[in-house]
Amino acid sequence: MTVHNKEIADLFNQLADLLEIEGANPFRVRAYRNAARYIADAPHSLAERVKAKEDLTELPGIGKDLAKKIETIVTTGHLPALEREAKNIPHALIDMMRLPGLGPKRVKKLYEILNINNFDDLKNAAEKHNISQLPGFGLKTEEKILTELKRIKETNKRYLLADVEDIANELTDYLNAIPGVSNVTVAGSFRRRCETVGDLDILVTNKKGSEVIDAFVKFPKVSDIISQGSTRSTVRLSSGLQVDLRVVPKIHYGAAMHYFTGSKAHNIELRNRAVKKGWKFNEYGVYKGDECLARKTEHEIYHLFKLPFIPPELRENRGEFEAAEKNQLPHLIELADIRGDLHVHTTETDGADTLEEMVQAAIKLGYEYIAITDHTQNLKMVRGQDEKRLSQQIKKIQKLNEIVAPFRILTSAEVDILEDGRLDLSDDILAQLDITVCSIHSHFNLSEKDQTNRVLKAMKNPFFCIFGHPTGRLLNQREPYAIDLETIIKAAKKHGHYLEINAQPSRMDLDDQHCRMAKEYGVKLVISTDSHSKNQLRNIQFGVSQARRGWLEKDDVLNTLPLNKLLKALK
Ligand code: DGT
Ligand code: CA
Ligand code: CA
Ligand code: ZN
Repeated sequence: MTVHNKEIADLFNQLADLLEIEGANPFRVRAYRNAARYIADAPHSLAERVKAKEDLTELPGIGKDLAKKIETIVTTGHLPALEREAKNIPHALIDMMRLPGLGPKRVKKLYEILNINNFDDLKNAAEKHNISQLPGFGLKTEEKILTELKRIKETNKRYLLADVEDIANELTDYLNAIPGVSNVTVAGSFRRRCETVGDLDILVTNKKGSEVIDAFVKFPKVSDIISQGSTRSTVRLSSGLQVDLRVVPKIHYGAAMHYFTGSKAHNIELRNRAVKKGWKFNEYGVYKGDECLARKTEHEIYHLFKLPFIPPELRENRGEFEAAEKNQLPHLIELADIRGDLHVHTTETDGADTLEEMVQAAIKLGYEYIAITDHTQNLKMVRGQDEKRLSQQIKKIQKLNEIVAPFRILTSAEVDILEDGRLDLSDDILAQLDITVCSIHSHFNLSEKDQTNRVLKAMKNPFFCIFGHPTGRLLNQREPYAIDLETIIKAAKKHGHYLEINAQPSRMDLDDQHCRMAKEYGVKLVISTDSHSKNQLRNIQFGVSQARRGWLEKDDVLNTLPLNKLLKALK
């Protein structure tokens, strides 16, 4: 067992919290807090020092009592003083204490008088105005508690990758403009291109950390400074998004980047491998005793473990180590591999831009083709009219194709899969289309069996081509409908159909794991934007990220094919 500095610091901070609630001597509380701050930021491992039997009291702010406690933590993993205190005080009081307007004394009162020891009780009491009746509390405090509880609930939510992309770039530019700063990297789940992120983790190198931190907390969109140390800081932006910044020396950059890119599961696996070799591996480097074996670049670190560089999107400990050992990591698809978009809407239905505008935008992106997939079910027309409109669009596209050649507009539609599994267009008109995207837009509540059968039936239609947004989920808004995707994937294989990766940021549907499942069954995917305006065509990058997280290579994705091969594949 290696006890990290941060763990020691956490224990001291918790102890300080409890002592504060108990009303202990403020000097004692402050001593624990100062020690925690020093330990968390210390560049060397206290555990190592204890093992080397060094005298800890030589460190700033560490007296005899603290030195003894650190030794206990390092050797046993426990802090008995904390456990003694914790017996008397519910843990949630510590979180409550952090709410603005409440402090240790008030939290203690709420606990003793109203027996409040969790956020739910706190909310109830505030709503019932039980709190304002206590001496020393008022209506204002109650109001504040309620807004804070609401904010906490909101900030616990995860942010869509696309929604933090701009602010991440803005912060990167801002930090890069600070004199002496270099190597600004947004690490964490953002670098792994997860569909949602909890917070941003930014790394920079600079000789003097405090100068960067001072500038960082002055970033105009910062609404709260949560912590501000000499080499690290956490802030909350006005959007509610939290940002962690760490300043690391250049020589440790690779190790820090690896550590803070994660995922935690990936880190733990690599650390276990280090431990087996008798090495130590943390955010400062890989060490054999005092000798540093690797720290400067991630390549150097993987190389030390005899592994090729593992792309961030694969770092989830889902088999990437085994694949890397056998030199069988996928050659991941890239944005430049995409040759066209096969799911876009126009003003004909609910899009904001015309057919011509969408085509021009696609040409500008360097694409070879685009499929115009206006909805069938959105038209609110009776069936005959729907098909008449589509016939007219087909004629229009044929004419336009002569002008835009060699670019090619594919005739298509987003065909609704009806509740009984029929497609929403007659075979006559389906036969005239180059390609179809078939998807579910109603009756989300069917049982898994019925929903699966509905799609299986639709897939038997020879004009079925791509299964659009296969689970129907909307991130943060709507759960996926119940459907047996493995059965669907097998059927797609059997009939030669494709599954969509819908790159609309709130859909990102399929998810990474199911992309991988499709690949394993030999089913190809299509990365589409489902654009409702020309600007949204750029969302294709998020679909490519998702594909990469799903281990997909260029050949696993239909719309990497050049036009002639695509047309052949569609026959
Ligand atoms: P998020 O923010 O929830 O979207 O996900 P991450 O992966 O960005 O997680 P975060 O921000 O908590 O931490 C950033 C990275 O730091 C994480 O990916 C791996 C590393 N890390 C954090 N906590 C631990 C830990 O306890 N052990 C190890 N080995 N690594 C950790
Ligand atoms: Ca993060
Ligand atoms: Ca973080
Ligand atoms: Zn749709």
